[in-house]
Amino acid sequence: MSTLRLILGDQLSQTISSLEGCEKSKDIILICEVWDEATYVNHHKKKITFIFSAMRHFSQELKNNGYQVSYIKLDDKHNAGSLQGEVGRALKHHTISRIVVTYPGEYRVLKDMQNWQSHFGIPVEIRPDNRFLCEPDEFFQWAKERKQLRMEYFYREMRKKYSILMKDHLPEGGQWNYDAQNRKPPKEGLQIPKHYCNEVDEITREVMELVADQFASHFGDIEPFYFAVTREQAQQALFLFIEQRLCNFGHYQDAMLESEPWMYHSHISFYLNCGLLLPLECVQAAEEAYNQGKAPLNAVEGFIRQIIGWREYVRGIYWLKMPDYPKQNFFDAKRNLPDFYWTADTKMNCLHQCVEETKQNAYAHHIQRLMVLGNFALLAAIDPVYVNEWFLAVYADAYEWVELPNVSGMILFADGGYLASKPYAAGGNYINKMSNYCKNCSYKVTEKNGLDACPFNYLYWDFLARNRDKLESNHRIGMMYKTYDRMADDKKLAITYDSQQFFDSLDD
Ligand code: FAD
Ligand code: DLZ
Ligand code: SF4
Repeated sequence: MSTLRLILGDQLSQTISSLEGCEKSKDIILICEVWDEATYVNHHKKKITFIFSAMRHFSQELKNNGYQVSYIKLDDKHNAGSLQGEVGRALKHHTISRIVVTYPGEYRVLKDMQNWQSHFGIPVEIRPDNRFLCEPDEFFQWAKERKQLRMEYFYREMRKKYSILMKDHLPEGGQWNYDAQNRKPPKEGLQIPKHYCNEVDEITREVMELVADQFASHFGDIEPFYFAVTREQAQQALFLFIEQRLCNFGHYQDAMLESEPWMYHSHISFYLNCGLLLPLECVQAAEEAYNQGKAPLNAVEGFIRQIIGWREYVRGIYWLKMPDYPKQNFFDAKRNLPDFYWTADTKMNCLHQCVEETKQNAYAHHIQRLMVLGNFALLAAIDPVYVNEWFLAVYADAYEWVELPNVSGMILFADGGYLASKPYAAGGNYINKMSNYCKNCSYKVTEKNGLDACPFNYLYWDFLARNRDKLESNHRIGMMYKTYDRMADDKKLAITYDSQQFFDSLDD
């Protein structure tokens, strides 16, 4: 009798818990491309290409290492179309006494797996996901002891637990956080290194043809395709980041430039989230660069905080708050998602740039997601259901455990402030300060009202006015009402009027 070990498309790591104790000569590893996973949202074509190609390369590596792998391609004529269906087929073809899986990244898949024991009538072991640094139970315990959760305090615990950037039990340099030195506007003449580019091989070429054929109606461009699709290639992408970009990561973390989608970010989220890279190796590589004097503390600490802080924190909140988290809608936002999130067809240049780059790359960096695409969704009161669906579909790094808290918690404040202490709402000034988008925009960022005015300017105040009862007592944003109250009545009327006109045309 042997064990069936199912590995999902975002679990492509040879050290994944579901492989622990594997008897290579007896056990069957099942990896399957299934229609259900590829279509439960309208995933970007580049995302599907990336995941299928990485799955096929990973299966090849396992075979080379002596594992018995059953790999099911999407166009296999017997493909059952779902994970459960494929597990069922594997049980018919092999003599299996139990199933082993690693905890999935999405609640809906977990619920499915929890049914398998009774459905198939054999034991199903769901093992903890050993790729993360904080187990959900450990996070729940930490959260239970606090009235209000803040990422910064969680992050400090992680620094101590893994002894990262610590000296004699104190934070390296004397401070936990060096953000005061970060987040500079972009300056002229930045020499941004070229992003990692991998050559398309036979396996990827075949997947690209499959995706072009089967997912023609999905959003996004397949070509050019340049992502790493093996662990070795992903390690090379990480290495290039550490060597070429990390030193400027902190300073330009929030900067945005037209036609520069990659800036000084690491572009490793796709690899981390599907298992090709592990968080500790990324963090230790950055710490090593600091020790060798290759990158300053502000950049290294900032980068490390994103991975052991934000990444683990949002995952903890996801598992803590499911299954109710997607239903939260603090502002009662009801608007449909405007078409331009799919077409990029808008006169607002910042949004046009960010959607266009998302369409090309299945990537946008954090500030584009937060302060342009997210900020607009918040101010325009777009229903969280539609916003979540969009963010889950369009980014190659998107799985619900990380996408949902970032969208419902961070950008939409739909959880009423559980994840973030205030809504990240901003007018056009912020975007103008941190980017060059406004120079080529049909709207004028300096104008506050009227047909030519930057819509973010009046939408910001309209958002505050509409939600006064919910936000006035918030200690981080409540003081903005004093500014609003000092405005003349005709100014307030102009804000309401312009916003209404804008929304009418949007809804048309
Ligand atoms: P870098 O800026 O180089 O950061 C390094 C790493 O830190 C990232 O690779 C990522 O693993 C981690 N990280 C940074 N910020 C966050 C964060 N807020 N939450 C979790 N991890 C973080 N990230 C995803 O991985 N998947 C998503 O689906 C996703 N959706 C997002 C949606 C919105 C609305 C927002 C505001 C953020 C979202 N993020 C998501 C977080 C962040 O934008 C991406 O992780 C980051 O842009 C990936 O690019 P990078 O690898 O170049 O990151
Ligand atoms: C995202 C994705 C896609 C597009 N396709 C598959 C697939 O065919 N087979 C698979 O095992 N996993 C796929 N994935 C990743 C899953 O959606 C992911 O494992 C779950 O959402 C849990 O995180
Ligand atoms: Fe965006 Fe307003 Fe600037 Fe145009 S003027 S790019 S809409 S912030």
